[in-house]
Amino acid sequence: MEVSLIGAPIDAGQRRAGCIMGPMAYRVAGLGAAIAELGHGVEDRGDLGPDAVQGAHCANPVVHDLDLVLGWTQALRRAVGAELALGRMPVILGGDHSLALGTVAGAAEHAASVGRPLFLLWLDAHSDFHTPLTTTSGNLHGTPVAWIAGREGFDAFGPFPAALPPERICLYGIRSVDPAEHAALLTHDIAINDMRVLDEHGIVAPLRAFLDRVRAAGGMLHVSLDVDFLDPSIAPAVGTTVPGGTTFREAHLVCELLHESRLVTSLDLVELNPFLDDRGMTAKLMVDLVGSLMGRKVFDRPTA
Ligand code: DIR
Ligand code: MN
Ligand code: MN
Ligand code: MN
Repeated sequence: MEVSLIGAPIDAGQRRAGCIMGPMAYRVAGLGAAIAELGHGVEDRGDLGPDAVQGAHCANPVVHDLDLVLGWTQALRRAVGAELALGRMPVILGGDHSLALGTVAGAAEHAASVGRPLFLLWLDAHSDFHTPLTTTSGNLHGTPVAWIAGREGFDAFGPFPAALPPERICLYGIRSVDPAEHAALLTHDIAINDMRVLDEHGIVAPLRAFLDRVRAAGGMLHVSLDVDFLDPSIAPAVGTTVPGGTTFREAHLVCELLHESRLVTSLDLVELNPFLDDRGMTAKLMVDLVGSLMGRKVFDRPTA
């Protein structure tokens, strides 16, 4: 695998300062070396900046930094599309989760251009299914899944560039859903694996079921990993911790299964806020998880 690291120091999608340091924390924690050690080629493309956008309007007065988020969306859409067109795997170092508006748009456009369906695995405590019109926080990091799934209310963004039907989206690990998101999710055919599902069926079976669908469809797979997917006790460096997250072992198992599937074609690492970290433990854990996703293991599994 040839991997391109893309720094996306965006923090405009939420209000707590610190996410802007995310890309540097991943570099300090040794992300590039951890991937290279596994035999992959790695290029660090450095940090991207937003396109200049001005004067965008949203009818919901609590929405903030719309211009900036739109500017990042355009820049990331191009960057991810360009890496995929080179046959490389883009790994985006966030930055808050609003960056996925751009990364998934770029991945979806690329997939459409090569005639393959794009699937989306959303590893998060939250469903991020608000539209700019329903958000009560005004934080656009809570909206990417809704734009991707084709919901209305994104006038400033325009239509999602390459339709990604809700059936191709899988939410995994969610345990914080706002009332407006909840109502909308009930009318969309998205695979919702909240923590109750994972407690009851285990961390493996629902993921295998989704990966089987991706494989059967000949799909590409974008994975968007929010730090708050993890339990706050092992991953404190995020502004929106929610108790009851995935454990160290569960998270590694998810990443190992993703590696074994060979389906992952692009990856976001989002919401790391190094200012809230405890001696780099969250950044280091995220790097280790990427290691598992890129093929690190103790022993090979017997193959069937
Ligand atoms: C919340 C938080 N649902 C909002 N969203 C977060 O602001 O809309 N997503 N933190 O990861
Ligand atoms: Mn999120
Ligand atoms: Mn989250
Ligand atoms: Mn928020």
